[in-house]
Amino acid sequence: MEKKFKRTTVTSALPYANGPVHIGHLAGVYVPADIYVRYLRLKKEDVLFIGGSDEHGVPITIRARKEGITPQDVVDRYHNLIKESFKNFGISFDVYSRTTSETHHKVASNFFRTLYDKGEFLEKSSEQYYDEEAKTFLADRYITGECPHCHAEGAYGDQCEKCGTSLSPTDLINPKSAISGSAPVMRETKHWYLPLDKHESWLRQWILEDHKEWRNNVYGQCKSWLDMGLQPRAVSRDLDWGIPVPVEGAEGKVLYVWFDAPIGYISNTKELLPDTWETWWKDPETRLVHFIGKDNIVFHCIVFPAMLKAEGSYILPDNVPSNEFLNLEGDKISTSRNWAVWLHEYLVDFPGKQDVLRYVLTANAPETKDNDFTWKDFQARNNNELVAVYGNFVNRALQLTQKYYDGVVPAAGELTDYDRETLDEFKDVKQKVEELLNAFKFRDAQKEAMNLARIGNKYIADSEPWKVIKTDPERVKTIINISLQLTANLAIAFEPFLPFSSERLRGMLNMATFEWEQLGRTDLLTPGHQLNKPDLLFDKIEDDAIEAQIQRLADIKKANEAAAYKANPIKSTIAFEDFEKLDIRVGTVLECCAVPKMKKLLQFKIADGLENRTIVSGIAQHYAPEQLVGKQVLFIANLAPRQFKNGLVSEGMILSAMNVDETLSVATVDRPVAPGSEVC
Ligand code: B3M
Ligand code: ZN
Repeated sequence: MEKKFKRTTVTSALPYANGPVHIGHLAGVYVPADIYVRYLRLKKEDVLFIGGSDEHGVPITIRARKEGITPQDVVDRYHNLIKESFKNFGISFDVYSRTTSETHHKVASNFFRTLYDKGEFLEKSSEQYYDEEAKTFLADRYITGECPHCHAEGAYGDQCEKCGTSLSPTDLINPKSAISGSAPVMRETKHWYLPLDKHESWLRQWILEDHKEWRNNVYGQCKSWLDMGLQPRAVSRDLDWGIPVPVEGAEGKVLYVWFDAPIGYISNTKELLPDTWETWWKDPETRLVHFIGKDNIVFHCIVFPAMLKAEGSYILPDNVPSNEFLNLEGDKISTSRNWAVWLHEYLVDFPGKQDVLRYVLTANAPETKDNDFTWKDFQARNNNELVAVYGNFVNRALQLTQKYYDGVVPAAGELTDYDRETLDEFKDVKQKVEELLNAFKFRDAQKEAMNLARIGNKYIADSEPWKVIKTDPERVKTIINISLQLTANLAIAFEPFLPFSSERLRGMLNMATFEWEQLGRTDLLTPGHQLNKPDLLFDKIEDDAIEAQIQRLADIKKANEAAAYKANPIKSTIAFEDFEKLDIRVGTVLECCAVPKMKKLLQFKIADGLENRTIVSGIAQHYAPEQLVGKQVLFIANLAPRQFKNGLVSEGMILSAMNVDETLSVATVDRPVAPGSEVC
């Protein structure tokens, strides 16, 4: 049974202000949320789109400590960058605020206090690690030690990044405080817990029975949490960054970031609409929809609803369309490994191409399973779909109108059967797109919109107005009129998906606005209406732009491998006299050539300040001979001569460094020196 709602409150996860945003954020949450909101607005529905930055939590304090700045500095930097990126990509929030705002501190604090006063929390003491030197309790991330599973050093109190195992701080072998480096001690501390176990039965009914329509991934995750049995969850932490727990005797304690962050949706609404915000959160005729990524499901489907229910005056979410993850060129996107396409960087490399990224991310949206973003696919979708289908059709229709009618919309004459067939075909697009959007199937909805352009392309190609103009100019008026109506329909259908392109297209059509209701109609442009000069809607992305992106990622991968590389253990110690026995010198390469039949070897003639010498070195796979001529290299001058199978004798050894990937790099001197100089 469809419930009739009067308005929709749409929230999108509040990204941590701990780094810039990347394509994974956009694909997972913000583009689908924005499509949905733009669609509802076009339908003239009442909708509010809430966003903001999540500015509390331990990782922000860790970054601040690492950079020697305050947590406030960190969040100021990233909040502004993130806000700017969203604006640039057309994510049309009604409000984008932050959890360090005064309003939020008040709202979250009051929310906690209400639950506290109603007796909705459990108070419990437990033993936790305490750093006696820094005089502070330690968050899980602030404790490092040896992993009990893989025995790697440097595992965190919540997870070992080497083997991926989830840990508790007490699992670590030889735990150390990341703040002072000292060994932490156990100390008793009191916290407040939300007794989720008490909420389990209504949650079971509400999700598993009343919301079977939720996406499979969401429903499935909720079911497995519920089947495992819910446990009380601590909603406070011992930390000095966050919203103080508004209870006497709670000094040094703040609200757990996952307690305050979802309340941020409410605070941000209140900041925007100080007088009417409650309508958007408490009226049963309001529909609440949360757009999130899959790692946030439990918080939005179980914890936050339990908080809202415990408070008592709020509505619960009607749907939580959560996406799976987007990978990048086959690997998990990672901020710490810089394995991402950052939105602010994308715009530098592809200025004005916001819609191309929006299109590709929706075409490839990880709605039902993890998906992969590749630069080749990005290029192909731009060139073969946006340019060759949508752009091409629109361009043909508009150019022909200019050419034959000076940009004035011609009146259609009598329709042929083929015209009617075409019009019928695109008339049910509206219904299809609507059904799909209502079901949060953005990927398929966009495909349907693209189908309109395919229909148009086929129509114009089959109708051949450029030929017919010579034999039956009246007929061409009908063909062009129909093509222009299709073009106007495309501007509407793509408006939620590609808002920048639709705006440009409306400009070319000289139409200020369209409404969703007009989709499917064939009288959008009246005969005699003057169009503006057309311009290309999309342009081709060339190979070199794509190669540059692929190269950038390859460089990052290399840098990551090098950073993860662990050098060989140091050999046993030698006496100074032993070192002195080595005679290392600098020589200038006079000649260098390949050695017949010995693929790995290069033969050198080295100026050594005496009589010159021949050295043979196994570096042919790493250098072309001419690259080395003239170089000053280090060589061991007193190594016993060595004879090769072919009779060649090497009088010494050239020193090279072996890189992580086993490539060799010849050791040289920083400034030119006389051949034969001794290395000491
Ligand atoms: N900041 C986690 C995330 O960015 C968290 C979301 C909060 S939504 C209330 O994945
Ligand atoms: Zn491990």
